[in-house]
Amino acid sequence: MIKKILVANRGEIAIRVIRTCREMGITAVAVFSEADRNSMHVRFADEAYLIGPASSNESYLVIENIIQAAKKSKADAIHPGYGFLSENAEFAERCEKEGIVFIGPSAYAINTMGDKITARKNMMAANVPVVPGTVEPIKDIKEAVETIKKIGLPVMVKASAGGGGKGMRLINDEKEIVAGVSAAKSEAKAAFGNDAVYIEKYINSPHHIEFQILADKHGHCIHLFERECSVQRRHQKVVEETPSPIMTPSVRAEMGKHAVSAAKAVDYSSAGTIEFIVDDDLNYYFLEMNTRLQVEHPITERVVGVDLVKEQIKIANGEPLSYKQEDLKQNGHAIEVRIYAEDPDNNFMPSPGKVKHITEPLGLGVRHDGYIYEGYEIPMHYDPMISKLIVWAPSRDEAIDRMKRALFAYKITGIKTTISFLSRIMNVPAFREGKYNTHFIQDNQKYLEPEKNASQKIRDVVSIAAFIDYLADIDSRKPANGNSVQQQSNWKICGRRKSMNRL
Ligand code: MV4
Repeated sequence: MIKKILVANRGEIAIRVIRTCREMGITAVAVFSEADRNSMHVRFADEAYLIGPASSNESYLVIENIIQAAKKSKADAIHPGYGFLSENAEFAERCEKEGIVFIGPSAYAINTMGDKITARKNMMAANVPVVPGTVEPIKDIKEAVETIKKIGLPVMVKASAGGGGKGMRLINDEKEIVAGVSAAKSEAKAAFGNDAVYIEKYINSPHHIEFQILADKHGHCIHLFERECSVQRRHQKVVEETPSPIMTPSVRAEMGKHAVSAAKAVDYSSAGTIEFIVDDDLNYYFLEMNTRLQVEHPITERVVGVDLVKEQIKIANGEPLSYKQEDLKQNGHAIEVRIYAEDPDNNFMPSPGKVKHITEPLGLGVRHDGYIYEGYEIPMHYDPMISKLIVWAPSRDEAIDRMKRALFAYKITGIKTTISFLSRIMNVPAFREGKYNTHFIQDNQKYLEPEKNASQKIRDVVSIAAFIDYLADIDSRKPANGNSVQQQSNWKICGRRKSMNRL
């Protein structure tokens, strides 16, 4: 039985994992770098161990240091969170060798899914639809040209060791083949030390829809429906929601079955995600599998009613799944937005620094997974994501209204954040209509760019008009006894309405 877990991560996800440990009566051990002495995850844990200097390459990514901390603390198990060592097969193997439970899938599953060509082969064998393209790595340019003739332009050249958009090239024209393939190869070599590439037919303007799965060590596997993650910026997800606005019950059931087959094909256990790209006609293709707990897991937790970290821990303990497929249903609608310490009005420039003030949104249907606090100095060494705001409501429309309300109530000063940008997204007509794909941000620039002076001018005029109205009205507000009445300024009322629903 797992009684003590070392959380090999930092920030909001370390805190998220520790919360479930507490509820399960499990002792939580934190690790931290020199830059994270004052980080919230350290304060949340029962014990904490220094694992090296600020740079993640010398701390959170050093297998040896994590293992030493686990041994010193006598932890039974390690939860890797996301990022860092979470999809490192060598780390999973090392834990096993040391007699420490790795809360995640086997090294075999991580390796097989981590190599995209091998993953595609396994998916084809399991009858999971993959994007039409090559089965084997591309040997040379001649083979690339022949393959592209067969599948037809445009195509994508992708690094087998890649994922998340790294080592990827779009080829639109025959003349681009030589340059595209060699660019993808050299980028892959530099980034992953492996220059194997493969070719896929290009799916134009796809949706990114992923299925959450859970599998135990007794051969049971279930899916927990989909997440729509098409709102992305430079391969970074910005907004996620479930259910997907484009999904139908029959396609959902089919894709869910394929997601389960995909996981079973690699003998998967723990929580995992099968990513699909989906075109406008709801044709869907396996893209890759993420063999970890994901950033956006809370929307699934909220709509399906399952604590995914708790299930991961129970699975790691050797327990069978707590749920059967037929027990699960989607209830209402959840949306998550990711808040970054970046300046959305200055090309998303990172904005590390000291948090002066933070007011977190609360209230019905709101969950906030964060880690910053007043006086905290956000280190520049790590991912700039500072928190996730998750809302739930019975319907999609209400969930959007609730997200707008929560974003409006969310105040952070001292650093720049993307909160205003996220509010703008909630006000884009195509988002409200649920008619968007992976080109959403590009296609809606005019709604998303920083506020224009023109709209600021209109706002000023409205404010002045409201003030004149207030002056004209002031006498009628005086009670009969002649005393003045404390009343909220129309300046404020006006200005506040405007910032929630942009002009
Ligand atoms: C594609 C594609 C179109 N056709 N593959 C981007 C990240 C990586 N996981 C795969 N990606 C894509 N692969 C084919 N055959 C379009 C993308 C893509 C994308 C996918 C999901 C979410 C956002 C995206 C943004 C640009 C391109």
